[in-house]
Order: sequence, then structure tokens, then C-alpha cells
Amino acid sequence: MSTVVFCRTGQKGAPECISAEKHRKEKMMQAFVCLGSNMGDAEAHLERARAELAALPGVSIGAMSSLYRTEPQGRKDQPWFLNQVVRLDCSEEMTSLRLLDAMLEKELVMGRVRDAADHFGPRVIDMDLLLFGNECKAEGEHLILPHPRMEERAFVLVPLLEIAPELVMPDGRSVKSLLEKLAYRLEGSAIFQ
Ligand code: PH2
Ligand code: MG
Ligand code: MG
Repeated sequence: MSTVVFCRTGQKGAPECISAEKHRKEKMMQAFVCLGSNMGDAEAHLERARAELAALPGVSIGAMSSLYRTEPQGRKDQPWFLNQVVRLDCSEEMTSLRLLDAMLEKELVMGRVRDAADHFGPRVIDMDLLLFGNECKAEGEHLILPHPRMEERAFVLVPLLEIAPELVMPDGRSVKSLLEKLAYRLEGSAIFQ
């Protein structure tokens, strides 16, 4: 018999997903993070980023998408990116603000140089918090949930749907319906937009 488990996110846990039961018991929260790099060995940077996230207290990686080569958005005169979305399973000690702060710190540890005048330029590593359960909030200097630009970006929505095909936004819209509104092209693992 299959059971449908609702996590703190309100999302349905797939019956075959062992962690769904664990989530219910331990009040785990599901967070989705988009990783991106377009400088140096991008694949190695994403691997390191996943290791840094997995090493955070109260965090484990529950799912990860494949890697996509993606056309740059926001500024076209830069190399294509490598992007990936991961699902983090967070215990109660890991709040959205703590997670975001830790991600920003790990970006710096990995050599990210922030250019306040160039929000969309090349980067060694970018870790963007897309969703944290069903939280909708703006807090501190940087935290906005859901991520304000995720809906516009095929490089976010395609890998997100790969690992969470039934995911719905906190306002009830399906992620699938958001992607349907975008003009993009998927060729193998390359995303043109
Ligand atoms: N990140 C940006 C700006 N543009 N384009 C792609 N394809 N992938 C990214 O990760 C990306 C971008 C700023 O964070
Ligand atoms: Mg970004
Ligand atoms: Mg960022």
C-alpha cells in the first residue's frame, strides 16, 4: 500500500522516497538551490559546491539534477554557464536565513568575487536559494523567497522540474506551468533562452 506523506513544505512525498517518512518524523524542510559557474573548471566548482552544502550542519543533499550547459541570461557577452539544481533536506536547526548566509560564505571560500556593479557577469560559483519549503519572505540583506527571478529562467526551471516534476510554488502555481510560459529550447543538455 502506498502512503502519501506531506512534508512541512506541503509537497507530496513520493511513496518510494524513503526520506518522505523521515521528513514527517523529523520535521525536515526541503530547500531547492540552483548552482551555477562559468569560470574555469565549472564542473569541478559545482562538485565542490555540493560538497560544501552537504557538509553544513543539518543539511543533506536529497536529490540533484543533471548538469546543463546554459546560455547566459542578463548579460550575453560571457561564457555559457554550467547549471544544476539540488534539493537540500534541512533539519529544524537550519533556517532559510542560516542557509543563505552559509551559501554566501561558501561562495566566498570558493573564490567568488562580488562585483556590485555587475550582478549578471561571470562567476566561479553562484548558489541561489530558490525555495525553502513554502516560505514567502524578505529578510536580512539578501533573503527573498521564492527567488525573485526563478520564474524567468529556463536554466533554473528545467533542472528543478527534473528532480521535482510535481512541485508547486507557495502560491499554488505549478513549476511546470511557469516553464510553459518561457521561450526556450532544450537540445540534449543545452538550454538556449
Ligand atoms: N546567473 C546569473 C546571470 N545569468 N545565466 C545562466 N545561464 N546561468 C546562470 O547561473 C546565470 C546566468 C546571475 O547569477
Ligand atoms: Mg544567480
Ligand atoms: Mg547568487
